[in-house]
Order: sequence, then structure tokens, then C-alpha cells
Amino acid sequence: MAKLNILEYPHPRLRIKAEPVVEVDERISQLVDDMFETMEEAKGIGLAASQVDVHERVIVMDISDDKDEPRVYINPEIEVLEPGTQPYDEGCLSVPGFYEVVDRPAHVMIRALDREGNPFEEEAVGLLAVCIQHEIDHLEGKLFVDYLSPLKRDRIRKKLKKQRA
Ligand code: QAP
Ligand code: CO
Repeated sequence: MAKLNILEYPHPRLRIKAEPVVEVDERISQLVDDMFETMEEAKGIGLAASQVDVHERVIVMDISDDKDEPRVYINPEIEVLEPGTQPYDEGCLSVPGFYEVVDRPAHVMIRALDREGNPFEEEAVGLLAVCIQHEIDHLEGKLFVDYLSPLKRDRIRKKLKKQRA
């Protein structure tokens, strides 16, 4: 296992659109293990491969309180099941220290491959629905700060720059 480096906003490589995984093989299995280690160490609940500079459609997540419900989504797709949205105070390992409210569809169906490469479906509401949409956005090169006003986004960018200096 290896801990990977997490790219931080506004790193330009966070904007790369990830490619579908062609075969769920040993290399992907290793990537999933490394992503879990990286996420655990950083105290995250979700991590997309894009955040560790691997531009393939792989997401790991653990939204359980006891951190004992690891979830893996390869080539995930979502279908919105209801028109309503829910506001949620989102954070991101690539935007450390900042949380802002984002509105997203509240009820979705997730279709993906698991870590063995088998297709599965999962209906999602609440934090799971929020988190999968946040992570799929990463695979598209999109970040939660993109939903904020340009003023708020610029404040965050400048503060992060200062923190790192
Ligand atoms: C995405 O985010 C998410 O600022 C996952 O200092 C978050 O794991 C989706 C984290 C909330 C929906 C709701 C953030 C850790 C972790 C920080 C994360 C920080 C340390 C963020
Ligand atoms: Co994120």
C-alpha cells in the first residue's frame, strides 16, 4: 500500500476529464487500496482518482461513522430519480479547510462496477447521494467551488495560496 499525493485547488490537473476503466485488473485493485489509505490518512469520506492525479473513473468512499463500510465505484453513472434538491455543507480534500453549501439532486440511482469488476446498482439519498455526485464531478474535472459565486471562489483560492506559502 502507498499513500498518494492529493492535488489541491487550483491545480490545473484537477481539471482533466477522467477516462473509463477498460479492465478492472490488479493495477486498479492496487489503485483502490492506495486511494483508501490516502483517504483514511487525510480523514476523508470520499476520494476520486483525479485527486491523486490518476485520470481514470475510480472513486472510493466511506461515509460510515465507524469507517467500516468501504465503497468502491468504477465507471459510475447516476440517474436522478426525483426532481428535488438538497443543500449540504460540502468539503473536499483538494480544498482543505473550506466548507460551503451546495444544492444537488436528493435522490439518485448509482450504477457502477465494484472492485471485482461486477456491475451493481445502489439507490442513494442523503450524504451518499451528495458524496457520489461530488466525486463524479471530480472525474469530470469539476470541483464544488465551481458552484459558488466567483467572489467566494476567488477568496478560497487566495486563502489557500496564502496557507501554502
Ligand atoms: C466529499 O470530502 C464530500 O477541508 C468528500 O480539512 C464532503 O472527504 C461530499 C476533508 C462533504 C459531501 C459532503 C476536508 C478533510 C475531507 C477538509 C472529504 C479537511 C479535512 C473532505
Ligand atoms: Co472533493
